[in-house]
Amino acid sequence: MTESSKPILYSYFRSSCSWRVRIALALKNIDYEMITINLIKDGGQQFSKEFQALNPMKQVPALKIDGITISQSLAIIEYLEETRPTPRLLPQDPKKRAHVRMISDLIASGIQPLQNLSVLNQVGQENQLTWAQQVIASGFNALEQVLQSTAGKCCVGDEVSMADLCLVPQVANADRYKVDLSPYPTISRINKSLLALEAFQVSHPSRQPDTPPELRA
Ligand SMILES: N[C@@H](CCC(=O)N[C@@H](CS)C(=O)NCC(=O)O)C(=O)O
Repeated sequence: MTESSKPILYSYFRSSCSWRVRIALALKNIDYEMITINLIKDGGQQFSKEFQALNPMKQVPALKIDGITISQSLAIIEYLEETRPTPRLLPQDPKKRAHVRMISDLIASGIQPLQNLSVLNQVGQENQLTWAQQVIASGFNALEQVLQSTAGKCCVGDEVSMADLCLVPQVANADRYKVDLSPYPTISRINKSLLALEAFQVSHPSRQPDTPPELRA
């Protein structure tokens, strides 16, 4: 049997970083297979030897595509952008492109890693909620301010970009940790309008093959 030529995404329904990539694949209409990695079950399937061989960081997502394996969601999205450029997820204008990368990094480096599962485990059960709320609120305070000068209907102008693929999953994490979103009207407005788009809906954590029945929508 020949190996499937379809890309294979290693994903966990609740992983915000996996969701970023699922949105990109949906927007670009790329057909793919999914292998689910349960971050909780069996002590965390990301720690298995097989998965570590794919991503030594022991994190999802990872994407097998075109004969290579890529981890790090933003690197994956940039590869998809360079090889499958339509629809565009990085604007042509260098200044707008810089803003997209700035916002993506603000979320992907400045917020999500601080509230990742492994960090929350270090913080301890009793402090997890407060910790997650504080790091998300602190990042959102900055992001709300940044968006005042970059946003239109989306994070940067009116076109959906990589920044939006980072924003929506991060707002879902904020909801999960019961962060009060009332101080962030721009974040909330953009999130709401993006969630109405098909690509954000089909890739939603509530609609994945590994979504538990009680969390299905
Ligand atoms: N910078 C990485 C972060 C990946 C990451 O943090 N993945 C989380 C899920 S969103 C994970 O696999 N966590 C497993 C763990 O903490 O043990 C990316 O953007 O892909």
